Amino acid sequence: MKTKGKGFNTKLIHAGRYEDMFGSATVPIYQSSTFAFRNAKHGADLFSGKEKGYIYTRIGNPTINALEDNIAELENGYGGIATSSGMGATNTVYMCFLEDGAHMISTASVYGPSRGVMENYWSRYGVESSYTDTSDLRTIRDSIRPNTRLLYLETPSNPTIQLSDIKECAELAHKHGIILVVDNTFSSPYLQNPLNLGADVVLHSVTKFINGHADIVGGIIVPKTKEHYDKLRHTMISLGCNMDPHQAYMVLRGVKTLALRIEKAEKTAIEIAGWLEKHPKVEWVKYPGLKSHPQYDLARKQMRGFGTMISFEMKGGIAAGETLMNNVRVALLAVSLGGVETLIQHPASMTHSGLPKKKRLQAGITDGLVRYSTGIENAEDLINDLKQALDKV
Ligand code: LCS
Repeated sequence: MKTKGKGFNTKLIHAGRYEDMFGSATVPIYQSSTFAFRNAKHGADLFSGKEKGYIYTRIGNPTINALEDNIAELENGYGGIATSSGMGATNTVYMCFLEDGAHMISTASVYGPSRGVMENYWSRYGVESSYTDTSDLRTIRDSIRPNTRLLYLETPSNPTIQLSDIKECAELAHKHGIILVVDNTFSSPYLQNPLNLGADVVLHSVTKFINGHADIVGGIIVPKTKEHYDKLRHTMISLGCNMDPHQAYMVLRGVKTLALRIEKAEKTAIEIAGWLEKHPKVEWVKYPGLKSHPQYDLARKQMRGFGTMISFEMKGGIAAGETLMNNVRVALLAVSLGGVETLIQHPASMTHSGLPKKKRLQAGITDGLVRYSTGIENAEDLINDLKQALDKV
């Protein structure tokens, strides 16, 4: 259905949906690896691009395409490229835009493996990288080299909840002929649209808010232009990190309630963040909706809300954090985020444990930092849960 000009919730439900021969209300799962040609000419025309249609699921598939069209519409991009995971999306972007001798600048506290794969693998193919505090434009400017091709931001970042000014970064990047990529996983298209702020490419781990039900892993890339779309799709097809039709079906089902889920969880997150900030056993809280957040004004300017992710440091460091995590009963002690269920985890020993300690601390990921992904349970139950666990610290 055409949803241009329609509201966000209408797009969530209808963007990418197409009429099939039975009038299905939801896009069916086309669980087929290959598609028969009518005749030899039809096959040749599909391969040459003279005719549009489906050939082979790694290249394209009706269920996957419906999801790609849906998210592309939500992000106001040219088209979507769905991938097997968020890391599949990240590696497709790296492989597409970086060659031997090229350089990338990225947020220091970017998701651990997005940095790890660059420093441990892409570096073996001659790709250079710098990790800086991208919330400070001067440090980005100082890191630019003649061979810088990519500025890869994560905002808000995982797990430091630090924001980078997408508009300013886009202006700086474009002045130097650098492509700006934004990992929008922590916001989702409901709260932030990087392409509208000047970014060239946006990507997501759809494992998180977009799917929202902790039952699949997936990723998506949405570029602004056809030129980038064609290059990225070709790269993804060559890399072979396509999404599966069943995965796409699950995400299409999950995305419909994106706005409802975030609205509900965000209200609770605001309450919890304020409550934690006053708690005597908590050293500090990072949440963009708190006036104490260093980029509270940027959050109000750049995002349409503050999200559901909270980071906080316990007084008593990791020992205190461990006691807290071992005693929560409603929140699950698990990695991942952005689902209907509340999750709590310890980045230094879990999601970011692959980073050497020095780099981890430079990125602001302290030993006692606890990350909390607020779900849609009753706020009262979540606060009581934290209260009884904090009492044991
Ligand atoms: N980008 C961000 C911001 C992420 O948080 C993650 C995963 C990825 C990309 C990679 O996506 P995946 O391949 O897992 O779909 N973040 C995780 C986390 O914080 N805990 O577990 C996974």
